[in-house]
Amino acid sequence: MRFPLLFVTRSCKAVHRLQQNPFLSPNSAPWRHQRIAVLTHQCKDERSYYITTPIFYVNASPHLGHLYSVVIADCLHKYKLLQGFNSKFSTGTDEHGLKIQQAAAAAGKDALTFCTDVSERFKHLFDSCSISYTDYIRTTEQRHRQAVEHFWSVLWNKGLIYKGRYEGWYSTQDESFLTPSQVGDAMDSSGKEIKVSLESGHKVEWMKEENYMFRLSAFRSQLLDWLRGNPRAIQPECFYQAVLQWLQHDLPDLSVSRQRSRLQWGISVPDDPEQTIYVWLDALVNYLTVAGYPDNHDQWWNAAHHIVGKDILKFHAIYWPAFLLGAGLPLPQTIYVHSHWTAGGKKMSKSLGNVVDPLQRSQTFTSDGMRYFLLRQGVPDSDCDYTDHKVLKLLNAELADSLGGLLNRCTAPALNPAQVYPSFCPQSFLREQGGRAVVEDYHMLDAVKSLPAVVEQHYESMHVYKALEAITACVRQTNGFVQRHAPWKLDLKNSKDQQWLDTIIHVSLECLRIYGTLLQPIVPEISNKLLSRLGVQPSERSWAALNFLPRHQGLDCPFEGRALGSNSGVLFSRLESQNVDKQKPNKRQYN
Ligand code: ME8
Repeated sequence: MRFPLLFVTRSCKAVHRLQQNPFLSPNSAPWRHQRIAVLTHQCKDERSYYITTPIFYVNASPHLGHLYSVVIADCLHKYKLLQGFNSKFSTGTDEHGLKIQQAAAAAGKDALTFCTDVSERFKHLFDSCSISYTDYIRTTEQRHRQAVEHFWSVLWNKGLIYKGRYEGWYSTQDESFLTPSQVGDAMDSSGKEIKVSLESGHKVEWMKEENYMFRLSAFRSQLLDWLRGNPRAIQPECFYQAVLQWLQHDLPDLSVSRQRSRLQWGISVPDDPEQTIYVWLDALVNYLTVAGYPDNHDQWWNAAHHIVGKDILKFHAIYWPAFLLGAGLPLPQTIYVHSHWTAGGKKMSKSLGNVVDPLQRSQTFTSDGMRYFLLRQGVPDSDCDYTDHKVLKLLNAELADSLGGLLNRCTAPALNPAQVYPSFCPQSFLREQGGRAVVEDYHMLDAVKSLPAVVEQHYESMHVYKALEAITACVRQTNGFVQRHAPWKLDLKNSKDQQWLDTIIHVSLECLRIYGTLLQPIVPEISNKLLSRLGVQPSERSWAALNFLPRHQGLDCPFEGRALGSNSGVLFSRLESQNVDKQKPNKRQYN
């Protein structure tokens, strides 16, 4: 029997939760399984989620800003997996273009060898930082070349590309064309007058050549319609407004190729070996390549979400949607934009030489430590300045002292000699029956109960720092709860005191279970350690298992009476400032 489509679509989320909920016995309603099997099959596409990062230029090694974009995407990917989505997460490297061609030549290496070396450094960093990408794309791969050639041919066949003559400013560092109003005067290091991009500060040059042009100007009103109809398409709001503002002006057609004589390192224009496809068109198509374009992309291409830094907003919010509209493909669901990490007040960038080496920092502060810092301190709407001191202070306060201290207290043999998840006594939380809980304790229970919904809302809008603020506030409240009732002062020969002690520990462990589960997308290793110590099995760590303190609602708690997991040491070791390598931002160029 098939179920009506309406019922199927509306029920997907609920059914999924049902499947994952460890509080429901699998034997309680055998008839359900048949129905679930049908529904799961039918709602497969609805639960697909596809998250991407920018693909990074390989002209130099990765820095902290690159890791930041990737950690945000990884967090959203892990969160969606916990919610039971079928999530795809791609990152990788952008390997064509003049900038790479020049960097390889300067390093005296053949271009592909050079690209492979640097691409491996990015990959190594991501692997060292628990990044669970499902696809690592390099634009020099054959599958990508095929996707780009196909995409070009579609635009060409629709008459959206024509042969023309481009004359104007070009920045090789940004691989970007600029209008005269986007260019200003500056001096280079030798005092020579030069022209620079007002936005990036990078040098621009006058370029005059025959190439292919894309009819970008034809898409202005469609882009405006898309944005007005989808006010959440670009987040946060300030960047959405910025794009609307840009679209108030005319859009010139865009040059989408370079003469082969100037740019050899790239994909040739189909049927015209004298021209190389513009590196941004080539690069943007990577999102389609990973989705399976041109033959097999439907499942993922309807569920695409891009994470980008604000420096490349124009390419993702104007050029990319215009290309997609031209090719007759759906537009991305969301473009999440984040601001920049600065060092000494200046944007951290390879060309300024003020980059912080993320691999080295993740060795000093641990990979989870760096992930936590970047996501807790990074605010998408505004730039943030990096210092080692800030990292040390934050991690010691929130991971070592607050979260680690709480776990330590509740699992220490002095308070928990049996090393179990002790029993909850419902009367302790019933005032009319002489319960010992006080008003602040009820506030804490309410806060922790609503925490998953709060965190979900912030994860969904990429305000991860707000999710972490909310979790930290709850951890503080739980520490306050333990401190207030000072269980170490109770008389354990008195059965009432023993019951109250067990209840205090039970409630605190329940809080820790919720924090550990919610923190998995942020600090996977610490969460795993925490949940394992509590005896929470891997199958009990999904979003559907976030049923806080079921005993307080008169339900069974599967953990009550269960042995704790073995003690594998402190959750997060305090960092000592003398041990933290106070390296200056890295001035070395890597190639
Ligand atoms: O633009 N703070 O590559 P790219 C935060 N290949 N994030 C930063 C950052 C900083 N200081 N510096 C860089 C390119 N990023 C193109 C992208 S996508 C189809 C092609 C991050 O190596 C941020 O995400 O210059 C920024 O947008 C990206 O790295 C630029 O990396």
